[in-house]
Amino acid sequence: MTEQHAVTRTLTTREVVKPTPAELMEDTGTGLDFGTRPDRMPGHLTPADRFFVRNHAPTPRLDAATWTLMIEGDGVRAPVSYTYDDLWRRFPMVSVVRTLECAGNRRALFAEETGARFDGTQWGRGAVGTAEWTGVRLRDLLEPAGITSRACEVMPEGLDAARARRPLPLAKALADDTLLAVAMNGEVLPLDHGFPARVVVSGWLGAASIKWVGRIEVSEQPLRVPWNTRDYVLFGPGHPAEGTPITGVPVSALVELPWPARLRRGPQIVRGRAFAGERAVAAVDYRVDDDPWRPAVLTTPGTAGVWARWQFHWNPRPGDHVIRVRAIDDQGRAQPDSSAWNALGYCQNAVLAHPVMVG
Ligand SMILES: Nc1nc2c(c(=O)[nH]1)N[C@H]1C(S)=C(S)[C@@H](COP(=O)(O)O)O[C@H]1N2
Ligand SMILES: [Mo]
Repeated sequence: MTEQHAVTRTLTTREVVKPTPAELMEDTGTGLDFGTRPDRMPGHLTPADRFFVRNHAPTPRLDAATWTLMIEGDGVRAPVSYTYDDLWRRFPMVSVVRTLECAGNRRALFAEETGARFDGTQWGRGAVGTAEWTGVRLRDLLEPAGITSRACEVMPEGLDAARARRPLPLAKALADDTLLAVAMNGEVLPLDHGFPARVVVSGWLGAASIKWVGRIEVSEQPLRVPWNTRDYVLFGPGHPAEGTPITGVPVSALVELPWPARLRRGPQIVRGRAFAGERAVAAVDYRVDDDPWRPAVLTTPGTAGVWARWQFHWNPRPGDHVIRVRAIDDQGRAQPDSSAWNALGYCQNAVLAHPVMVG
């Protein structure tokens, strides 16, 4: 094989299209899943070049010119189909800033916390990101098909080899901020993030935000698929035998430092984000070593479905320290001291002891 062939082969067998350099992204080792490095989040929005990727199959390369979206199922009176042009021209365009977080985010830390070994992608803290998503309200696409009075669920389906699909209750599908997005941060949706169109479901686990959508089923019956029976389900104590499918993600906080962190001595600002799924972040507290808990300053307002940024001033002594951060949502729910155990290691949200070396 010539060198030219070798290069071509590497490129065509990559399962994620965009470059995922180690300076920006954490490789989970699956070849499909890359997290954003928490110390490489430059603004309120996560740039598309470093937005985390969670793929159950390689990124498909779909042709927008021939792509169609079918709306069908017993929950509509007449199926309809749309072209890519229809999405851009026929409907009001809506933009929303929303955070996506994978339900498996921090699974590797959950394993450390409990000593358990969980199957699934061994995420650190990087399976979360925020973008401005632009597209068409799902509601505007469904209404022309005539939603029946008995329709109860809406299920977008992906055109990737995983045929990813996950039903939403009708009310969530019709919500003002549930979109079929065609753009991310003002640019055409990148291939890895669902080109030509992806769903954005505010505050819910990332798995509900189906990428590469080709079909949306509207159903008069509750739908049972792998992603609400086997995966993305909480199994274990406190849950029925068939498990509890995950919907909104729980409140959590992220320190924008490597793990462990090395900091210079002297006064500085420690920054981070907090996210509370369908709830707004109300407050963030921090604690250094055994000092008392203190309030951090929120530098962006808490908004449902969007992370909030926080910071505090710190003038650390040289040596080893531990920073703890605890976010609280607008219903008064704070991050717990230990995460609610579940067999697949989802929804880790216990307060983390972040190791920091100063000096
Ligand atoms: N078609 C399809 N949609 C999908 C997935 C997938 O593998 N295939 N992964 C889901 C999961 S588990 C997550 S967390 C988000 C990740 O979105 P991102 O890769 O744009 O960050 O996409 C969701 N949508
Ligand atoms: Mo996910």
